[in-house]
Amino acid sequence: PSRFNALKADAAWQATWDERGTFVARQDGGNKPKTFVLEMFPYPSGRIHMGHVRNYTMGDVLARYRRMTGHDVLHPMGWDAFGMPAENAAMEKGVHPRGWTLDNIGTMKAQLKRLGFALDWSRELATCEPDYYGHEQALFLDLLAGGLVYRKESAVNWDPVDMTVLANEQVIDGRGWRSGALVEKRKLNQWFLKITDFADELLDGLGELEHWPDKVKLMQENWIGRSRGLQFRFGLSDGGEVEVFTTRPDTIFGASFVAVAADHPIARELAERSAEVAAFVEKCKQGGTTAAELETQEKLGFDTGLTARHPFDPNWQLPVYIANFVLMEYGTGAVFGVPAHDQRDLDFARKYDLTVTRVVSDGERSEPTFAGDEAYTGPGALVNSRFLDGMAVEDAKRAVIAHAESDGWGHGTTVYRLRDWGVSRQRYWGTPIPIIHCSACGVVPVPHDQLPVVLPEDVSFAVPGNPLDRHPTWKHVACPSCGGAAVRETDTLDTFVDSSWYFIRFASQPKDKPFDRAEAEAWLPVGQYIGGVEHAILHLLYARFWTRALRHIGKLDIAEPFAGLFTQGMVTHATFRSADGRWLNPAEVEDGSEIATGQAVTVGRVEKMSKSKKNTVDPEPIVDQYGADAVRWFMLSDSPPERDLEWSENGIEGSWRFVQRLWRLFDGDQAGEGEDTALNRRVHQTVAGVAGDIEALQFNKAVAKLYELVSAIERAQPSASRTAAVRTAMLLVAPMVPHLAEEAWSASGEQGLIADAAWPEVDPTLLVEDEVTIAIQVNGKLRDTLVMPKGAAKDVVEAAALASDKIVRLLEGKAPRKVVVVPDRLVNLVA
Ligand code: ANZ
Ligand code: ZN
Repeated sequence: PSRFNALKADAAWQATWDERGTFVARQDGGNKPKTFVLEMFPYPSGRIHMGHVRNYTMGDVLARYRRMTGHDVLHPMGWDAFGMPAENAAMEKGVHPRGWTLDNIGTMKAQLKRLGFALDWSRELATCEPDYYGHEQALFLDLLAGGLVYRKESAVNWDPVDMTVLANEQVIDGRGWRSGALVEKRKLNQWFLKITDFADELLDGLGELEHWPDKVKLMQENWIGRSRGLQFRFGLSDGGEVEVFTTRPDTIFGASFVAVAADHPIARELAERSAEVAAFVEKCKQGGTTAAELETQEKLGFDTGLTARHPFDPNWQLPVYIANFVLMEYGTGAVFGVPAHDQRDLDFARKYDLTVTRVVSDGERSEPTFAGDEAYTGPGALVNSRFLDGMAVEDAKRAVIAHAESDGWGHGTTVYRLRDWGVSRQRYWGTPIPIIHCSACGVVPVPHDQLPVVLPEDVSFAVPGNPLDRHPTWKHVACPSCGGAAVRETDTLDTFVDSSWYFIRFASQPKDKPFDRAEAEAWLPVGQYIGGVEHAILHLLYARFWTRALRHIGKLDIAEPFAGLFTQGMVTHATFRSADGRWLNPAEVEDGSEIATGQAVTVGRVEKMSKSKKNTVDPEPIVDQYGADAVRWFMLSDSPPERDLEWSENGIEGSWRFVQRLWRLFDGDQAGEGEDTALNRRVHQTVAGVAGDIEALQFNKAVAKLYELVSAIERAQPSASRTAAVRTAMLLVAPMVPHLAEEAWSASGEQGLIADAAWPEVDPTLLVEDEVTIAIQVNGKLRDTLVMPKGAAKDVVEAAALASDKIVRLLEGKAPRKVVVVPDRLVNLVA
């Protein structure tokens, strides 16, 4: 048999699929079942990496398999093309974000095509094109009209030297990434989407997502964070009141202080009267706005001199502080602090030397004095808490809420950790928010017939800040309502908005509107979505929200966008370091111990491929060397798909050898006569097994079954069964190594493409084993085995066992004292 020329076959079959439009999804829709297979679309960062290859290979196997099992399949690809890296490239290299992005898309598309993915490229989209983001602007305005969008003052990271707003990732240790200046919190008017209106729906909807990983559902549940709380007022020593919010009303007797946010009305009023307070409030404004930064920031407090009366004891006075860890945006902007059971409160109390009283027993200790610097946040019985003593935490919460409500000083509330989604970004490379600000009319939506609001091309990144803001003409427009001079909104939308509906646009892409409802509903929800677990919270939650929001305003009757979700593991590789501690790329390392210069190399841990550790392997040269099929096969074998996969040279070589072995099998079958029942049975079992494995996305198991089948066929003598088995094997490997399969299919004289062929039928009668191996024991020790028809009668099995040569010898001709037969399993003889 000849050798399989992968490079030639890859190019030829890719061209054929393209010319014939093999993978173009049918919109007309016959009565075939429809399947939407989607992998998270890539950010066009420059080149395809191994993680992409693994992700898209998995989706591809499923998509091809579904086509073979008679489904209409939609398997599209596009580009999440807006975002910071393009702007960073513009600032660093002076290239235009658009040119940079489109170049990257060109490169990456060519790389994806080399892998032979069964994609419908006719639906390709890039979110940075006006014919995508213009429709997004229309949807934004629809949501605005539907009451799901609002504008509010909110804090941003402000770099006082560069005079610009920074994204969270541009704030490093509280300082601007370029200027190094201490970042300040600044208030700006920003746009918000009312995701909190959907908090209950989004939480309860998780219950119906049977085909989602539990860990992702749990992460979303925690992110939404629904809990019961209590809101109540403390009376103050100056006659005023302060309202606080707590999720731990049970700890009320452990309270040792009250704290308000720096921009709480009480703090502001005091600041007006005292320069010292004003200075403290200013100081609190420093530092970033990310949750992580708020957690780790040093706790700062200012004692106002006011005191607050404990709700259960008029003689108990708590000091009132202004504190930097209390946020105005959350709850009521004021808290009571319980140092023994809250870490922030404990840090604060230790710093300002406040009382720390234990009120929940940790099972060992129940005395009031609390030692150490670690708050106890676990469950337990209430202690040192008057009428609550002995109650469990949850019961004590209920008891305090009931008290507050019946006495009228507070009320129970349901609270969520989830915040409304702030979508304003002070950046250029994003979807312009379609709003005009008029001094006479206020906020005016851009009329639908003036969409899209297109980004200007002539922008400069020479100075920091948002180029849209300083563009000489772009923002100046006539007010659509009164015709007077007005200005455009210069903020752009968070790129998570772009990825919140791209799957809908994939399903239906009319020119004049975002999507056609009936067309979209025919494909949605996505049957199988595949991507990285790093998107478990934000992207998936925003997409779920957006879909529900569209349903709410009557645009699309789909509740959940992704019926099935799979999060694949990462591709890893060993790391290498030079003697002077630099990370080295695997390509720089020869035989793992020495580099070209003869320097010693330390081999480090196996880690996720990343640019920072330099342990990436570029897929393109690998595909050029081994062909697409070997790379695809490697991505599917070895590791379970949810686990990490270690890239190795040996592994890819092994895959390449297997591809060649398959070719010899397919190309070298010799005609024969007669049936080989054992082989037939093996083939049918493999067909059923591989189908089940692909449907469960257990690709490594499917691969293992195929290895076994191939070995079995190789061992078999020529026969009609063997020839049929070879043909079936071609069909079974077709989703995984499609180029080889097409080549073998056409070489063996089959008509049409194997991509269009039907998945082999299974004969269920061949799935049951009809022979079993029975163990023969003498006095409990295994002495021989028998192969018998399944279900053979006990006396038949016993007779066969006693007739065995080995047994006759062992028993020395004597009859056993006792015989036990377990049908289809074993015979035990007691001698
Ligand atoms: C008393 C208490 C005792 C609290 C205790 C916690 C533990 P989650 O669960 O994250 O929603 N809090 C309330 N409003 C706040 C604000 N604006 N800024 C900072 N912290 C605030 O957090 C709710 C808890 O966070 C509330 O319950 C409150 O502290 C604090 F052992 O009240 B707790
Ligand atoms: Zn106007």
